[in-house]
Amino acid sequence: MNHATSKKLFDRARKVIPGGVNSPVRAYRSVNLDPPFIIRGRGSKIYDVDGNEYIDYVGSWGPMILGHAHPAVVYAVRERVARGASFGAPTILEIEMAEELCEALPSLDMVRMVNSGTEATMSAIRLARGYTNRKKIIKFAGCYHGHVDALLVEAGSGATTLGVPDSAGVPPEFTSNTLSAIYNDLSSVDELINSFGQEIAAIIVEPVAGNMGTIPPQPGFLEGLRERCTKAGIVLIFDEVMTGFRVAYGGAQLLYEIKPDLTCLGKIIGGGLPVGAFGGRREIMEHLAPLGAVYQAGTLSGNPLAMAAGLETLRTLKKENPYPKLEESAAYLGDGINTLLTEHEIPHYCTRVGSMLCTYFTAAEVHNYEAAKTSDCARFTKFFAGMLKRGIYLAPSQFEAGFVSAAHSQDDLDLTLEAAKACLSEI
Ligand code: KE4
Repeated sequence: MNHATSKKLFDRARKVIPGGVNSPVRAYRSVNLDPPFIIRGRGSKIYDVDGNEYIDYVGSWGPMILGHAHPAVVYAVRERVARGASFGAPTILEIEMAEELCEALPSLDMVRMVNSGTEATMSAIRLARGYTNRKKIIKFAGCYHGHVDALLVEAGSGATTLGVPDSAGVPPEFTSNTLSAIYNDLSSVDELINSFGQEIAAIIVEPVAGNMGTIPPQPGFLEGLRERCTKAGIVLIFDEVMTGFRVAYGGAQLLYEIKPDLTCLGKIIGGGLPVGAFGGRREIMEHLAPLGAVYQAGTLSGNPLAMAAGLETLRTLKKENPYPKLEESAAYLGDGINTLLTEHEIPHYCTRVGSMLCTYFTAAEVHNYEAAKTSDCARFTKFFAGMLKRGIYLAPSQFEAGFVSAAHSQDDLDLTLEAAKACLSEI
């Protein structure tokens, strides 16, 4: 594959953009490669500036569940932008989006639009603290909720860890109220509740962990969080930025039949345009300005273009119900890779929930971050490079989820498995 133009563009980009990218993971540093510069996408494919075609399993990190440049979404955005891009005033589209989300997600009475998943989780945390008048937050090691100061915390090996910042520029005071537990381990949550109970405002969790690969909740884990939060008056926040409308039209909360108190959304609900949302029980949401004392705002929140793209995406998902096909395609792909790695006796552990999936290069079973980190990242890097040069575009990190879209064909899946098979002799 020729990447000459991408390399020139990357050199140019790095002169004026830190690392040449507007989000770190795109820089391909963890796979020691230069990233291809993408010029267009259609369906399951994306194309780089050197004319290379890729079958795309990143899908913009989740939003493109219908595939790229879906005709109905393209039309909706074109038709909307011709009437003006933004007004900073109420529009019907925002009501339609709010009604759609509240109808789709069992736990939503009300919802507020924002412009990213980070804004959604940041706002939900502030709202939970304002509603409970408590300070502490429990998160789980390996779960990522955007670059919110208070949530940039990695747990240490211990279950009861007072948060220490995971990024420069975050004063310890900003994370001193962040407690870190172990995903799928209710005893680590009990330790924190026993120690800090009445001080804990919220537990925030990815109901399916998609930022340390893909880790499903173990049976009883989400139910256990629900029970504990109800008992201790703690706000249960499901961060469904990734899982919302991904693992089911009603998200993980429908799939696992758990009602959180607040839900954070993003990605798919914007159809590829900048978006986020947070919503939940009316009695909590009514603490938000202008009704209540918890301030939150945004110039482009509920932006007509993002609403148009998001609404068209949701309406298409509801009308066409691609979820059975997504399940089938992702299972075919995941099982195919699992079989290949087993036949070649390469240690691996494959996970999948709906159309989000991951292959860990470890012999361990992966139910939490510590186990995920036993993966052989050097082997992953070789696999990634082998797949990329064969036209398969995977997430450039062992600790990310892969996504199958409704546009992926049987040929795409078979070509992907053929590429994986060819890679095995190289890893
Ligand atoms: P954004 O602020 O990037 O829109 O959303 C943050 C976020 C919040 N919650 C969950 C569960 C998320 O997965 C994310 C963002 N996901 C990453 C991919 N793992 C975005 C990719 C990137 O950072 O460039």
